[in-house]
Amino acid sequence: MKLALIASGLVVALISYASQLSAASLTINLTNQQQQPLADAVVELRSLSNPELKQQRIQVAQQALTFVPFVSAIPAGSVVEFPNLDKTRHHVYSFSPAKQFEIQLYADKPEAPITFDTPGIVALGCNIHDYMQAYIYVSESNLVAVSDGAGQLNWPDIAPGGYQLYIWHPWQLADRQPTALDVVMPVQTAAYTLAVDLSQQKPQAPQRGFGSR
Ligand SMILES: [Cu+2]
Repeated sequence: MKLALIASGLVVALISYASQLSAASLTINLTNQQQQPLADAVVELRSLSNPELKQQRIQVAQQALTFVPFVSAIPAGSVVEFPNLDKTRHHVYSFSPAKQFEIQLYADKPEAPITFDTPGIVALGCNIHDYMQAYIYVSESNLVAVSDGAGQLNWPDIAPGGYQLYIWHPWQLADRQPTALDVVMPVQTAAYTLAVDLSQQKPQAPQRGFGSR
């Protein structure tokens, strides 16, 4: 009872402290079920205040017969360019409900970037190279990022307060329920684990040269 009182007092103290904070740095560390760093995971933070979405412009290149990067994340309304850095031609498409499109066989940069208006997961493919795969996570929030090779991502300057935290990975074994996260400290870290299919590997061009281009 006493402990609970102390704990609730601490939460009240933290929340009043948070209301005085103007900005916070949040670092998130992600691991798989074997406690190894989880790269290419998307984390989205949604808040009730719902700030207006800021359009971003990013690139998903085709380079050495793969999509680069493998996983991207953008707020809804953002645009994506698909430059082809290979000498061969690619034919990029998506059948995903969040965005269906195709860019017919092209070399160099296609003329117009594609706008992604609907939140959801967009799986990319190439009609010429079946092994080419990539994902674009279209978010409802401006606060969305992809974990690096160390399984880490950081927002250096976010508003303190309460968030719902969503994690997604292309190889996840199950959908994950959102987690409540209160950002109350000027510098805060959090760690989460997501179970993924460990047999999967990032798509790569086949080693054989002949016929693969
Ligand atoms: Cu291709």
